[in-house]
Amino acid sequence: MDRQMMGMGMGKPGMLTDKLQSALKEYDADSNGTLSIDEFETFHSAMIREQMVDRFQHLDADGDGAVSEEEISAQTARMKQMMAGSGMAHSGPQAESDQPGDGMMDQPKDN
Ligand SMILES: [Ca+2]
Ligand SMILES: [Ca+2]
Repeated sequence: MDRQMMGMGMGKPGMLTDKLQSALKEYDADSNGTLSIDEFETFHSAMIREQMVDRFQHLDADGDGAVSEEEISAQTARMKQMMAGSGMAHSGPQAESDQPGDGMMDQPKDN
């Protein structure tokens, strides 16, 4: 199994280290054994791009290469459903929280 094929899952520090180590060889353009900031930038953009493409493809449900408003709202709905359904939602107060909580955070203040 090639772990790199599984994409960059968040939260596996070991994987990032693996990635960095292979990046050191792969992106060391002048082969001096170190990554300069330029070389690192290439690596970093590639990594960001990977995630970006991943995210884009995730959003682009019908795969036509364009993310429509419908696809975005569908994704939003899906995420809300996941949060509500999975029971894994962190119960910390989110910014958008408008549910009647314990009243600690959200006292509406009229100033
Ligand atoms: Ca170098
Ligand atoms: Ca689309």
